[in-house]
Amino acid sequence: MKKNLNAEPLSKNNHLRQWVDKMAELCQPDQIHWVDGTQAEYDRFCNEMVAAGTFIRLDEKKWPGCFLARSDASDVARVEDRTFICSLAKEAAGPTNNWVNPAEMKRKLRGLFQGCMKGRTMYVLAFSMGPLGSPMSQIGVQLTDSPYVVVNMRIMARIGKKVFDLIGEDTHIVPCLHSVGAPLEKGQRDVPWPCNQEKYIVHFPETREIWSYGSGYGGNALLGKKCFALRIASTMARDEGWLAEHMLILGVENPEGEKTYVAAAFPSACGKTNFAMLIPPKPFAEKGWKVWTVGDDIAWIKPGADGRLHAINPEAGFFGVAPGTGNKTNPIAMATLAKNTIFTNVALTPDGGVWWEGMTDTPPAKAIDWQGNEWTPQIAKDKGVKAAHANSRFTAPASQCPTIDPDWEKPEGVPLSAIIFGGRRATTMPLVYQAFNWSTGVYMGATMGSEMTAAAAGTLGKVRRDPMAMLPFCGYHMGDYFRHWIAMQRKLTETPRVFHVNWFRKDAAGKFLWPGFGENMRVLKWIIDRARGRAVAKETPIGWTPHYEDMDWKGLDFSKEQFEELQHFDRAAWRKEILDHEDLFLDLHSHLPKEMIYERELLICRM
Ligand code: TSX
Ligand code: MN
Repeated sequence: MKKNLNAEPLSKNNHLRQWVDKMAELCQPDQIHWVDGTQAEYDRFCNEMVAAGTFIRLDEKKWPGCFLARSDASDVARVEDRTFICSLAKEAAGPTNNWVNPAEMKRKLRGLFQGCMKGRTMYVLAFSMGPLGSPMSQIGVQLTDSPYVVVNMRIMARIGKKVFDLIGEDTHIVPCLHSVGAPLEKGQRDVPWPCNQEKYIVHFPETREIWSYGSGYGGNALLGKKCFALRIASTMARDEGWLAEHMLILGVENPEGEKTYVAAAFPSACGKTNFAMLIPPKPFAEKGWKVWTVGDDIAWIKPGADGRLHAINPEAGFFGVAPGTGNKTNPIAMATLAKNTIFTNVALTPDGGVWWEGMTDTPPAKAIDWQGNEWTPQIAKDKGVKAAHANSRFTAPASQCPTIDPDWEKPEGVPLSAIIFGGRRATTMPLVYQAFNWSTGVYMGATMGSEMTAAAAGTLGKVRRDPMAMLPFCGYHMGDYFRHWIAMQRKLTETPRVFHVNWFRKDAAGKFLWPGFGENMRVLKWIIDRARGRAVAKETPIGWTPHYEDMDWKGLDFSKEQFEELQHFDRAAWRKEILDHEDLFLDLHSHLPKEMIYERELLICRM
């Protein structure tokens, strides 16, 4: 048996030590390792995973400190149908979450976890979501039998001894138990990616616990992210008067050095990470406009002493989708992931590098695909196989991001001037419009949606509603969640202004009307000018929209006619849109705040 250097507890907290003992008794690992979070420990785990075949070390010159992992082909994404919110009352979880009675679920889980870590090491991993010691941060301890999880968590959160040191006798911590569910019998050889076909991603919002079984992948296994920072934190936020949101945070600095922060929620496949790392067009950059990145996925937002909302990014890294990320679409992300990055399910190139669809225009002549098979552009053409899995990922430290905001770890967070909702819509939704006030803004977020891009049987082009992009991540009833959003106004003397954007409107011929990417800076500038009371707008039935003259067009050949088509308010399409809002609201009816009903009525009247 290998020598364990960290078998001694790194915490004196009795509660914590007793829980670790109890869980070790249940899971029966061969050894226990308290994760100190040092570079030396990280390097050792990476080396051990290289030896075990879980990791492939990339070329040290081209990809310093980088590794590639290939998951089991059945363990490649979050499993929403295996994700549960186990509140005492089914009603509290709401119709959009899977629910099982907590006692019954605990019984089931205890059975599954019984002896599940045999032949493995149980890592005791303390992590802080949010900057160390910030009043907005929260601490969790994840017990896991996956070293892959440990090294990914070291990039995605603040971990180790320095976090254990923050846990006093009375510190509330969120206990997170995780196992890949693949115990090893004596002498049994391990596989590169152990996991179990039976998966359970379980949240107990009342006792604030997370139990995850059977998966080693992303949001199923890195429990600080979706499980804690969104599902558990959203219920904490409701109880304590703040917001845990699926939002990026960015700061815009103007030539005078004034900085304005916004948070933005988009459903998947809208380029959220690209927006968080936006590069202003040349004429803007030359004048001194800068966009700073605070976070690309999650925002914890609290009322500050100044009566405004302040946001932190609870994460310390980016767990980004690789395909589509390249020097053309997001050079900032490419610079961020150039070193010390863990790649999962991308292709391996013969020179010890990685590749994925959309990284470069020309694919490599040959590669090893994400399943370990030989891949060439010809094979791709003939058999339609992708080099990288569509949900392949990079895990990269936020500190390596060239545009990381100098204030990104400020314990009090950054003040929010605007909240942006968005979606991928070929019709109906203009490029940008502003809600009349907070409650119309909440209605705007509650009814947002995206068109499906994957052609699953007859679903192409159908709008999927995803309120505030939180449908899979809210730890309680969505109707109560809207109510909480409405109620937040009463805690503030100044609410952020609320906007909706759509980069994806198309003309009759199916061509995108808006160039997007860096050009979105023009929209961002109008949003910021509106939020600061400096820009003019026109009132329409859906909200405030810019006149052509209200936006800065320098360096872009975009005519007034094009703009009017992009912003066109289509009354007939909107009548249909509002009818569609009913679908989601019907499900949530018994818990909807009356503001949602009234806002809808007013919107209908204005049509
Ligand atoms: O990320 C995107 N953004 C936001 C960038 C800050 N994407 C990629 C989405 C996939 C995840 C976009 N795609 C954006 C966008 O603003 N817009 C589009 C649509 C589009 C695609 C290609 C072109 C234009 C628009 N190409 C040319 O006009 C040449
Ligand atoms: Mn996300």
